[in-house]
Amino acid sequence: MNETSLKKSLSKLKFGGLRYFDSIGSTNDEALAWAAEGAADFSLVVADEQTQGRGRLNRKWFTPKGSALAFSLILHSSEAMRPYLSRTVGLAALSIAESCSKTGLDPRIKWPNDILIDGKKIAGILVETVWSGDELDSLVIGVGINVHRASIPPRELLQFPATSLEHELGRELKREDILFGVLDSLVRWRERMGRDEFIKAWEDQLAFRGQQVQTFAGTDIPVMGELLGLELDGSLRLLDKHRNSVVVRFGDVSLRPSA
Ligand code: BT5
Repeated sequence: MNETSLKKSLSKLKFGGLRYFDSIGSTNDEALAWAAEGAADFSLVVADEQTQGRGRLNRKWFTPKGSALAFSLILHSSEAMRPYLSRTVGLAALSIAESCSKTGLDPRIKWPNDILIDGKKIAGILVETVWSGDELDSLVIGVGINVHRASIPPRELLQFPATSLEHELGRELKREDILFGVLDSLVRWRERMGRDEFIKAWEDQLAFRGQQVQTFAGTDIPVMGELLGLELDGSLRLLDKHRNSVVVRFGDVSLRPSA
């Protein structure tokens, strides 16, 4: 992947701007700075390698050179999107899942921000925001997708098993084609963010639906229950052992199947 091949593959999409880097600290840091300087809606930062890739709570995200997709998309919070901003992570998750499905794989969304294939993590999402005073100005959707086999981090560095698209498919892929698929899907889902079909499609792709799970949100005490689905704001709905409905809101939540 290089700037020329990238621009060629993405030529059908209308970007506010496009910045490509052979190597960068974090595409989200670049996009946050660009958004603060007034980047146009639908501006994209892509890198072939990240040396300081970030997950949530400043956890490390691995993007070795030449092997993965690492990009950050800047969206302005339009009038139409504003009531549904809590669905933004779903917008990214659905778009990644849909484009992976098109390659013949069966992805699942591990709420809130991971994409799994066969129970292993293939992609992670980090949504961050830029404010003008107390008005939300822009959203930065950071996405890392393991495409080639060399993108899979060593097992000992992970809390959750990981895989790559090529490993799961058993054939070669072009990163530019996957990126086009994700962004093309995102453009379409963005228009439908406020609709019920959006929540339904997101819910249909959830991992562990109907199964017992535990979620951890900053304390050692997990919230446990059967994973039922989503609230309209994208929060997770569980059914606890007393048959009470429990809502788990966004934040730093980790979800695991119960042993
Ligand atoms: C995430 O965080 O999964 C969000 C990752 C977002 C990365 C993108 S890349 C482009 C943009 N620029 C950035 O700097 N970030 C975004 P979280 O749920 O906190 O998961 C982080 C955990 O995933 C780490 O602690 C590792 O255990 C694991 N991990 C790191 N790299 C991985 C990889 N390549 N594949 C699978 N798991 C990985």
